Amino acid sequence: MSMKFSNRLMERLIEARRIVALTGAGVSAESGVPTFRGNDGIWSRFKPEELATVDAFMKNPQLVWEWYAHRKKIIASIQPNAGHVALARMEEMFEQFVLVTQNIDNLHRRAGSKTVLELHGNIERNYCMKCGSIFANDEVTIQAGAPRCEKKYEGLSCDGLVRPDVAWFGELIPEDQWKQSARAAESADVFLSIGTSGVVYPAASLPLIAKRSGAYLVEVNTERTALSDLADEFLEGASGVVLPALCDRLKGTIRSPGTIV
Ligand code: BV8
Ligand code: ZN
Repeated sequence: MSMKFSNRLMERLIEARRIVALTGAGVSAESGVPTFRGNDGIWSRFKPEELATVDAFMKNPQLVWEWYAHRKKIIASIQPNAGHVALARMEEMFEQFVLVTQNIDNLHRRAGSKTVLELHGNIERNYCMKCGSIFANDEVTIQAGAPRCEKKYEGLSCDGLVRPDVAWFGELIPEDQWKQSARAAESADVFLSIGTSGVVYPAASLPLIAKRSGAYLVEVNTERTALSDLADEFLEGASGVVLPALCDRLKGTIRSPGTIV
């Protein structure tokens, strides 16, 4: 089925020099990563807002670690989908293409995207809360109780609590990632909001910043969200279908980044 894109959208994309794409859990859904507000998996009885918080972690690090170990296992076993690949291809088509993701699954990088701003961290990285040492997943084992840091300082083991390097609710998101994202949104010609319900801030304010700064706002989602009425275009459908179709449609029109025919 070949998707129809409006002339207005194609004109905007063809004349665009700076594109920003904001992605949420919906982009990874077709890879088999459960979304947050969908009702899937054994963890649906907990709300992410209850588990992905510092309080939950300090109260019960073991439970929070079990949830992340479960998600790490899922993420290690899946592949980026056609939507991730299409976004990596789009990066080559424009003078400036900034990908901002709320996802922590690292699938954009694995699909080949080079400029990825990770607003909420990355599940493949962990760090010690005491000495700040960084650990990859294969350096962290969940034996009885949450993982402890074994770095030695003057012969003594640090023994600090190790946690996933992700932004929890109530925590500040990485400042440099946020600043770069907000700056990119302010100067975007076209802003794509893809596979996000737009309820988590400050990420959800990026499309608003872009729109206010004059960007053409496009939403790609399987259902309408709070953003849909504000968007200039609502492309209904799965990102794994819509994005490759948009890529194919663009391919014929753009010779190389920045020079439009
Ligand atoms: C902050 C990492 C400043 C962890 C995540 C009270 C106290 C403190 C803060 C707050 C508060 N009240 C509100 C806040 C702000 C809070 C917030 O926004 N809360 C919400 C719930 C109201 N934000 C924060 O706390 C942020 N920090 O504000 O710091 C501060 C500090 C102290 C005090 C005050 C302020 C930090 C937020 C970061 C949270 N961490 N993830 C982890 O992943 O384990 S957020 C989590 O939700 C994920 O990152 C996820 O990506 C994100 C957003 O969800 P979505 O990506 O949109 O996913 P969702 O399932 O919701 O939607 C999927 C969409 O895809 C749907 O629309 C669906 O239709 C669509 N879809 C499905 N399939 C497809 C599809 N679309 C296309 N194709 C498909 N195939
Ligand atoms: Zn340590």
